[in-house]
Amino acid sequence: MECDALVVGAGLGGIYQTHRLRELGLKTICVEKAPGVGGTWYWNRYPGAMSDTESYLYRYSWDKEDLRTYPWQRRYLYQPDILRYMNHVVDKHGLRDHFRFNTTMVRAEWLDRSRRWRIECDTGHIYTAKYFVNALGLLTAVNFPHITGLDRFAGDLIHTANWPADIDLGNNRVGVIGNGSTGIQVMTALAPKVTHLTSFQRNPQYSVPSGQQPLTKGEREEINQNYDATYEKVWRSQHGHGIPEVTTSAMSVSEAERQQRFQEQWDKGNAFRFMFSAFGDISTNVESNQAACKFIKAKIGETVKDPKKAEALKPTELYARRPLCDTGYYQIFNRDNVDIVNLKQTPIQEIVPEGVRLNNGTVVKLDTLICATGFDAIEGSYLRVTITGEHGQTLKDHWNAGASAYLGVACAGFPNMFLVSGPQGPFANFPCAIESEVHFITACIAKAEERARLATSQPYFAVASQAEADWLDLCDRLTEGSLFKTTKSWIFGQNIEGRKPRVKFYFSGLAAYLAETGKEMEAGFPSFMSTDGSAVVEVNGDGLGAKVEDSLALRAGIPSSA
Ligand code: NA7
Repeated sequence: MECDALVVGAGLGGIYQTHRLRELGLKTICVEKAPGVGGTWYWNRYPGAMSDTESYLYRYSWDKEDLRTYPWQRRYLYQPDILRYMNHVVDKHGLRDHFRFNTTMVRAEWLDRSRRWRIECDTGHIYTAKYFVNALGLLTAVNFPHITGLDRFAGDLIHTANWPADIDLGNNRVGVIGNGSTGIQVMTALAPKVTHLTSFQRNPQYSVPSGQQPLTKGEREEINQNYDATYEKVWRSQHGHGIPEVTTSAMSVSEAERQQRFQEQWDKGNAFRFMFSAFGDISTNVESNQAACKFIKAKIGETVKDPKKAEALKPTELYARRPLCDTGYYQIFNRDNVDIVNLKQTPIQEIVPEGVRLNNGTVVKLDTLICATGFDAIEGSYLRVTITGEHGQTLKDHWNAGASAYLGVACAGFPNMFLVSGPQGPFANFPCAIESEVHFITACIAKAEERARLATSQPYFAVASQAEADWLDLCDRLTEGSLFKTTKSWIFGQNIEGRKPRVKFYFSGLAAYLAETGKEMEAGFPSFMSTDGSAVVEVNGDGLGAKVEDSLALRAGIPSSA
């Protein structure tokens, strides 16, 4: 089947990309493994699944009318709310016909002679397309723990990212391995509902209150009145979370002021707020970080009545993972039906049919074992399919030393192919990061179309290897001094056994990313090769819109309204 553009994945990225390519007038098809749209939010439907970006910013910015009129009820969206919203967008914009559900892309190959991608799906469908955009999702490939005997468990074994639709855990003894964002959400939701809950924790994490609460009519009106100004600020911010991003060092103020500032953010709620709005150096200065650790540990001690449980819940590492917030997580450990096992003291020896055997001989008997053990983030989604670019090189080969992509979206040797939320994309509020990437990819495709028209040839748009290498190098350098490197989390890929850590994000954030992509667009895409293999430098940009100007202004530190 012939189309202009094939998009893979109908999550937030794939939906928006399909919309933008259709706007360009391209015949666009989007294939999706699931029976519906949603991506990560389709599969992660475990109890308590919630976005911890505030609702007013966990959506697309590009439909202004929808921003003001689409209803939501709470400060944060739960998974069903997000899925409903995504379906609403698809229907409102008449995109549904572009989707082919229950269709998994398994193989793709660049055909040099016709300058097309040949894309095979598990349904037997084969598509040929000029452009191939992968929006596979950064948190898609499930990470199951390697624990002896896991396959012998006699009860229900569930990964949170593949939650069965019809399961009732009411009378069950439930064990949860993993206590990241997902683990704390699912445990908080299940604790009051199940007979018994055991949390198996290898590294307890720091969590702060989310401040989840119903949204009042007045609050919504205020949000609506300020939406334009809010987004202006968001695009100019690092994290895109609508929070103050302060620069003050936690060590530059008195102990009393430090406590007061932490308390203020604790009371307001929100993980990113606590990490980035009290002080500006929590993630880079060990002393400041330790001050935050001390504050949160004191809160754990105050909240959890059983001193043994409280001790087991106190993290031993720095506060340097993706920050977490909750809706009463520490409080669940005050319930008699909730226990914690410190896996550093008593590791799991094996899983047995009736439960989990610890290395002290104790068997924790379970009816259900939940793995909230996360993802093989970003490249995991790509490593399970075969994508072959120029000269027979596969993406796996290209990423032999670790995954990389120029501006997070393009790989050398893979012409006309793009990734949404690929490696080294901006580390920021996800919908904003996605929009920025899709905006840039769309500009690339528009430029490729234009060049092809002028040259009366088939489009060929391929990033130069040097540009990809330089971007990776920049992303690497930006992590110097980051305390996030000290913890074994998915942010640097240290959660996957045997995987060499590699920088997975561009840590300068959203505004700087817009500036970088704006610079590339404005200069006429000098990092991308033309048909004859040489880089093309054009003086004028492609006129794709105000964001380029904004980006450049940002880069120079000039407000765009100036
Ligand atoms: P995360 O944040 O990667 O957390 C995974 C958790 O699973 C973490 O507590 C891990 O412990 C634990 N884990 C993984 N493997 C094991 C084994 N073998 N034994 C014991 N414990 C294990 O995944 P999430 O799904 O919570 O969140 C991912 C992102 O999704 C999140 O950051 C948001 O952006 C949304 P560890 O800490 O490695 O000791």
